[in-house]
Amino acid sequence: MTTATLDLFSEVLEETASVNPGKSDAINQQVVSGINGLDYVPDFITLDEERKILEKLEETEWLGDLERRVQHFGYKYNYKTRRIDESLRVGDLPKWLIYFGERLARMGFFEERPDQVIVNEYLPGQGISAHIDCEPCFGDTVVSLSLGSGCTMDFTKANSADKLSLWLAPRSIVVLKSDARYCWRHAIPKRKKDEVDGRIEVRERRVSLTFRKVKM
Ligand SMILES: O=C(O)CCC(=O)C(=O)O
Repeated sequence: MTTATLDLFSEVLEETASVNPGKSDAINQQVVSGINGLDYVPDFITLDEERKILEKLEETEWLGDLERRVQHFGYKYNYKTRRIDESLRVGDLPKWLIYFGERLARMGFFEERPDQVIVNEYLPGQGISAHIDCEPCFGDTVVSLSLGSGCTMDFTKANSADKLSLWLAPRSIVVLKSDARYCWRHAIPKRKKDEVDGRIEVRERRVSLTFRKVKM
């Protein structure tokens, strides 16, 4: 990312800092029927913002300790113990991530600005197993922003045949609260193509940013 781009994010951050979190902007939000607490917002960011975020992420080291590459901001998450504590704090979020966290708070998705972001990189054929985000570690809202490629996210419930598949388009966010956060597991199937409304979507490199507020 160039200095000019960083300045752009910083300037916008200053502009938004005076806006109270919790005030909802007019947004093209879709309440996804079938699961309480599941929201989907297409075009949460612009094409230009997507490109700049992808550039910015190349300034940070990718960790290769999982099948897919990841980056952790704010706090490192321990996948083995499934815990977060103060010793795993890596510092404040960088300004450009605070900016997007602020945008999510302004839109009413977070009561408090998120302070932890995990970046996942999925190459075609990669995914993430069905899980519920750590309950003692994170607050009531989880938001995932898709960059690059889209993918299908599957929602399933333990001891139930219920299943919902949601297409996550590039630049969209999916918001998990209440039942979507605590009762349904979410997963990204490991495959190279998704079928969406009768058409085939071939996956390319997808990068997601998942925003959370750490609970101690
Ligand atoms: O890639 C995504 O959108 C979801 C990521 C996720 O579920 C996680 O990091 O726990």
